[in-house]
Amino acid sequence: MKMHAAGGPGLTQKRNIVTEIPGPKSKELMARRNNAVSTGVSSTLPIYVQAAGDGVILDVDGNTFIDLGAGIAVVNVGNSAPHVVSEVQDQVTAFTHTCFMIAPYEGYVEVCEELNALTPGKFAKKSALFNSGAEAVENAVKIARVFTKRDAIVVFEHGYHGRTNMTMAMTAKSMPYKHGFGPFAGEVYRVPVAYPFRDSRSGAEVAAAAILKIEKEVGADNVAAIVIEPIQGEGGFIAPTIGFLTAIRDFAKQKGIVFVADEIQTGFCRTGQWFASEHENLEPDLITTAKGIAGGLPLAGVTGRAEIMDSVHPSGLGGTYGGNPVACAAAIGAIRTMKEMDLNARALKIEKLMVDRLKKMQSKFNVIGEIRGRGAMIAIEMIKPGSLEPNSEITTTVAKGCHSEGVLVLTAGTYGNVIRFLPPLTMNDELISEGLDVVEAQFAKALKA
Ligand code: PLZ
Repeated sequence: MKMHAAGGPGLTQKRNIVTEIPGPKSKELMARRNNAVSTGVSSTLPIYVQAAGDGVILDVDGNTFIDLGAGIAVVNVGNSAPHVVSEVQDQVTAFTHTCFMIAPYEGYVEVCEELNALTPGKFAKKSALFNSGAEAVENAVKIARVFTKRDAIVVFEHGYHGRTNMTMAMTAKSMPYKHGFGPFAGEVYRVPVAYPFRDSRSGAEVAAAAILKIEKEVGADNVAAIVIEPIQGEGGFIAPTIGFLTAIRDFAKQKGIVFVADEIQTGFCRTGQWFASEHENLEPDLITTAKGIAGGLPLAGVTGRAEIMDSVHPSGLGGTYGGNPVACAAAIGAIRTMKEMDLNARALKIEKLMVDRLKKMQSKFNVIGEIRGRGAMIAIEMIKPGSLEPNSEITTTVAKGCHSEGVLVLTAGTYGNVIRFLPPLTMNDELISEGLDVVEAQFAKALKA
């Protein structure tokens, strides 16, 4: 049984809960799921989706949720954005797949041209396309190793880079991402990151400690790449203390190490800039992208200095589906939407709206330790009052409470004590405010109980 309903911006932009959550049809689907789908795959919401557009998700029972997650920072342009739909429809009628490695097509080339132009750095750039964020990170590692003829990869505490074998090794958190899945790929070394809320040292000081560790424990001459998220996503929207990223970048440059920014979660207008690396003028050697690039279709890229990207032997990079024509068409539609709607400016407006509201909440609820992030990538970290001790209990209670009231919020953080807000950038102000009203009400309810 397939269910289709018109989504996109035409969907009524209003929270509306008409059944208990989950409703009867979602419960039926849950029963089917329990028989058919591995329990290794979980879902945050207990409902099943019928349609979605801009700020809302409509479920099969007629409930409408405010979407403060955007499919984990993917539908920056909204679900079923008109340009994405029309580009995809045209492409799907023309051809669905030939394999770029066999019979190439313009869409792939156009997406690479866009990536080369939009990513920071005036130098000559080249790109290659893949299917998922993890695959992009894997390929950035391959490219850096060939270019440098070195093996070691340096990553950071609280970092997240994916669920494949190489990227599990690069991801910091054990449960649920790594537990029981080892042995992991070798030659991956983890060093500290400057986490301002939990470390009062300057960015330069923490960078010096990380660099000392690299020099003593790995040896700078053995390092192919340093891979870092300019704002750590799954780690809880940790924007490293100013000066940390630039010091690490400078060290990489001095030692001939490829500096890779993983912009899979931060990219494509999310932080109010095309890429978060622009904030400190990082100009990474390589940038990995995915998520927001294609309005929900699976596409990922590695973009960077032409001499690094071209150091790989012919046929060394690829994959059957990488840069699939339908996904490329979606990316062209998504990027056009970002430009036409000036979604960078919109992300900055969302930041102001959210941060103002959250500050008021913080003054009422002493469990909110910090509000942080940039653009439409804002998080709150919960603590036991008067300490830095993580408070995952209140985090879970508030998040679950929001879900049953029709507001989808996501959690994050090594300690599970962060609520992150990642609305589609096309969500209107009223829905954002209403979503935050519900968050506030859930804090009030949980703290009274
Ligand atoms: N790098 C910075 O944020 C994906 C994953 C959620 P894929 N983050 C959400 C989950 O539980 O799997 C991500 C990221 C950064 C890499 C990735 C990996 O991207 O497209 O999920 O492979």
